[in-house]
Amino acid sequence: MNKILLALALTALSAASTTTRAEEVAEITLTADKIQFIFDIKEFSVKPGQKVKLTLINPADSVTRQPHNVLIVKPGKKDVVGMAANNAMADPTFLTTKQAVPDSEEILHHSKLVQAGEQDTIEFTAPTEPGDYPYICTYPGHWAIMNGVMKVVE
Ligand SMILES: [Cu+2]
Repeated sequence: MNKILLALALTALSAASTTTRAEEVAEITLTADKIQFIFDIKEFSVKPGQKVKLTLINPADSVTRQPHNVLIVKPGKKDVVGMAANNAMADPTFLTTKQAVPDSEEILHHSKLVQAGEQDTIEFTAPTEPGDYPYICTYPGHWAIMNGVMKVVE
């Protein structure tokens, strides 16, 4: 009898902890390299529908001082959004008002353009559809190498 109660209690506990994990906020920090145009992590995982708090840190550097941003885009759309950024460079407001974010329906979420020594945090809900969601920096010339993958997995 006691064993059955213990088994029931353990089952209830594990169900509760599973629920808690799915509801936890995924706190992710991406740090730009001081010299190269790359992020420090190439991929991270979140759960479908999970709340995500994503911080982009741009460490100050007296030599390069490159601004960076981060955009989460739809699966398979890294190049489409990157090319849209290339094409937007003729727009005089691209690096100011637009924060180096091109007009594209393939963009799900984006930070502001983060200057050297600054950081920006965005909060969003992860897609409910599992898959590989690329993240890229669309400051001119960066996206082809400054990218990674947000994996949405159960
Ligand atoms: Cu960048």
